[in-house]
Amino acid sequence: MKTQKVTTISQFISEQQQNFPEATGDLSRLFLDIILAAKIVNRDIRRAGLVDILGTHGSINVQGEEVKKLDVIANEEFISALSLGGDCCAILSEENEDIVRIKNPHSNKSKYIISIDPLDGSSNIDVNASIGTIFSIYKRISNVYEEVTMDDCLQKGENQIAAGYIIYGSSTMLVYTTGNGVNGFTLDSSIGEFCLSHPNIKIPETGKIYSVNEGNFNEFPEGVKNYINYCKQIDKASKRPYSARYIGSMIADFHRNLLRGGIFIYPPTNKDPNGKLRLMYECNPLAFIAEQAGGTASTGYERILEVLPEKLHQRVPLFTGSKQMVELAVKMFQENTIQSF
Ligand code: P6P
Repeated sequence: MKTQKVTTISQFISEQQQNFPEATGDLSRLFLDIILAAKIVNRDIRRAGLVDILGTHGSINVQGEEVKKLDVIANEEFISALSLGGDCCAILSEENEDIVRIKNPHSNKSKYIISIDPLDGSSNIDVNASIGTIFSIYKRISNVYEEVTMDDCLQKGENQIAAGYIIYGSSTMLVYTTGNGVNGFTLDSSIGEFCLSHPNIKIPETGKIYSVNEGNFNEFPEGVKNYINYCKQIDKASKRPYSARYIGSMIADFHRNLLRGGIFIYPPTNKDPNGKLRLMYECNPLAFIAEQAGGTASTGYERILEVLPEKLHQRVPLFTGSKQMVELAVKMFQENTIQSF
């Protein structure tokens, strides 16, 4: 029987590293730290219903939202794996108000900074819907051994060395880019390895899915309302009406649209003129992946990757997905909106 070649993520990373003779192996080791934490978080999520780790942790995070126990656990597990691995010098996490500076001799000489949302979509934990981890990797600007600065953490998305996400869904997948395309790996629990399952992911130029929380429709700018109404019009030539798909967990919506084509929108609203999503650990990493897969990502005013960050937990509006869909949505948005931020 012909055995199919299985490429584990470790083999893939090692093969990729061969293309860079000057590589020291630090980035590869950092990826292995992330992968270890992802396997641990996956284990905890898969048994969440059996062990008392569901439900509200009781504390309130820096976003002013109730923190679920798994949020706290996931954050602790990623920080622990990254700290013990010693391959990054600081972490910017959704769950921590300030920069987490890693204090160990090995980390002080590391050149990498991680920006992470340890468990996005946490409101879906208790109802067994897909959730995810989102991360970015940057090179520090300051010199190694020096104290990590705010400027090290507040870099434009176009400075990302790598970005990725783990989606804990019907299967657990890790999707990432280092700027040379996007590849997806599915966790084979029988061997405890992420295996290459989606090589060289490309998002279709257009699609038939739009993802937005229409419950906020009356809060949206006119241009966004016009685009949503465009998606609903009957027009066979352009395969409209499109299908509305919105699960309330961005990773799940983003991943589906990445594979099938579609657009995800979290627009400005009257209540939140900068939208809800965080630039540094939600929008930037997904924008890098979207662009590397042939798609696009915009705030509605500018390319996400060109936004100059001012605050660690800064929010920006997000239009991302299939290039043609995002370009039309942004055009309609701009035709009816005066920049409010
Ligand atoms: P709303 C989850 O809290 C999240 O950050 C994203 O994963 C998700 O797309 C969005 O918020 C949902 O927000 O306002 O539509 O419930």
